[in-house]
Amino acid sequence: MNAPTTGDFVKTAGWLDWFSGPSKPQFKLPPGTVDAHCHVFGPGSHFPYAPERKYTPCDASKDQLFALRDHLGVSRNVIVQATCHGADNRAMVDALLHSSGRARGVATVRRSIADSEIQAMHDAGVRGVRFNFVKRLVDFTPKDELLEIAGRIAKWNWHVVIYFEAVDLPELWDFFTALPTTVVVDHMGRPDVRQPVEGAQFSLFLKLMREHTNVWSKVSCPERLSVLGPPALNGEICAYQDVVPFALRVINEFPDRVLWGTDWPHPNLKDHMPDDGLLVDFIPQIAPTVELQRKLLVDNPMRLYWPEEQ
Ligand code: 0GY
Repeated sequence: MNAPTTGDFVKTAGWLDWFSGPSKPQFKLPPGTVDAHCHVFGPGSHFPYAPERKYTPCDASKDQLFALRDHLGVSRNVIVQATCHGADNRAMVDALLHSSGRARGVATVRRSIADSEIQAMHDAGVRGVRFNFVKRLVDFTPKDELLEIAGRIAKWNWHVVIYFEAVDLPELWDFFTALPTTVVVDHMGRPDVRQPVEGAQFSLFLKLMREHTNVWSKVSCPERLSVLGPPALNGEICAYQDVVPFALRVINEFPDRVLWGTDWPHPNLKDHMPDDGLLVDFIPQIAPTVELQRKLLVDNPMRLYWPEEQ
């Protein structure tokens, strides 16, 4: 895989570049596996980063993403608009258009978007919008604007992806439960994995999924949620062990509403950059049976993103 470059922009100080030598996973992904959460960054020389961005990444192009896809044994990607591109979806849409139909997208849009622009993105493969409530990533958008957008995109049968910190769920509950579409939660609502699975914080997230059958969850980002981190060099403990009980719990209780993704190129990690091969090898710990793996990796993402092929 080609090494990351900086392009024409100056990266945020301390930025960790994606890992250019991922291992070949030992776990063999089922045919048709979808990486349902990944991004493209730039390249900044072609697709400039947005003026309102909160970070400047290293470039992570569509070709580099597709090379990783093939290396890992993944069949398809869902490319989520990254906040460093704001509501300028050109880099993501360009990747979809060059994927030979093997990628779908999730966009960021403002209320000023025209129906013709939504239609053009739909034709390119966009199937959802992302509402981001993580304060270090985006400026505040009024809820009435988001509800208006959700109402409009519902006509294309798109869904809403929501990204938030677990501590903010109580305050956001009424808004989330009022959304008229399928709702996909990023990274299990970012639980604090030092708290118990049965504790108040994660119980509220499980309640959201239990009481609202339109809510799905990505069981992604163990590397982002883990406090223990990847294994020691002697490899005696498995990677991201402290995240396992949380993901296992969600997959076991809601096997038909879970998605998996790499989160490549892993924006804003501070202490280590994961080996994407290791992230694939993490999967059997959280989805221990062949049936759960098939639902998580193939059936569920295909139902949401390629229903016409079901
Ligand atoms: C993720 C997580 C992060 C960033 C973004 O769009 C983004 O900038 O999603 C993060 O910094 O937690 O899902 O990639």
